[in-house]
Amino acid sequence: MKKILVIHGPNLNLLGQREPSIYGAATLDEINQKLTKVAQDFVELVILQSNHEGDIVDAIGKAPQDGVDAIVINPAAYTHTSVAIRDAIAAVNVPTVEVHLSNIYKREDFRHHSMIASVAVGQVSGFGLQSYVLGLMAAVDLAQGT
Ligand code: CA2
Repeated sequence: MKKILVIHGPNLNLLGQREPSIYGAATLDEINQKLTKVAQDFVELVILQSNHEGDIVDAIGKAPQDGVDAIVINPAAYTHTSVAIRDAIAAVNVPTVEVHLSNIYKREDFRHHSMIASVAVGQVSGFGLQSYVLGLMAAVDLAQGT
């Protein structure tokens, strides 16, 4: 069975508690439950949430040894700042899908640029929880090489 690594970046552990008008009412646990349900029978999911850039870089860097076939990542604030996460994705030969709950292009100017977009296969932005589901479906295709 193919393996997909889902990475949630900083502060996404706070989902459901604050700013529901921007990020929706679902908690991170609820998002993970939904993804687990969608994935079952198709792929194995490994899920990581971290507030630390280095942890995310490490997880991406060891993805090939861990047998990961595709990555779904919401880099959260690191989307706009992290050369380290960008370089980690570029360094590993693992197809990566970037997802965002909110539409980053409808928000403040500093959110309009993603460091990650140019090394991701594609990006899903603005569909709330559904961004993750759509991103996961794309990653399943990429993992299966279809
Ligand atoms: O829309 C997204 O998914 C973002 O990646 C979320 C990030 C933001 O910095 C990006 O520009 C877009 C923020 C995640 C923080 O999540 C919170 C959740 C609840 C309360 C406060 C922050």
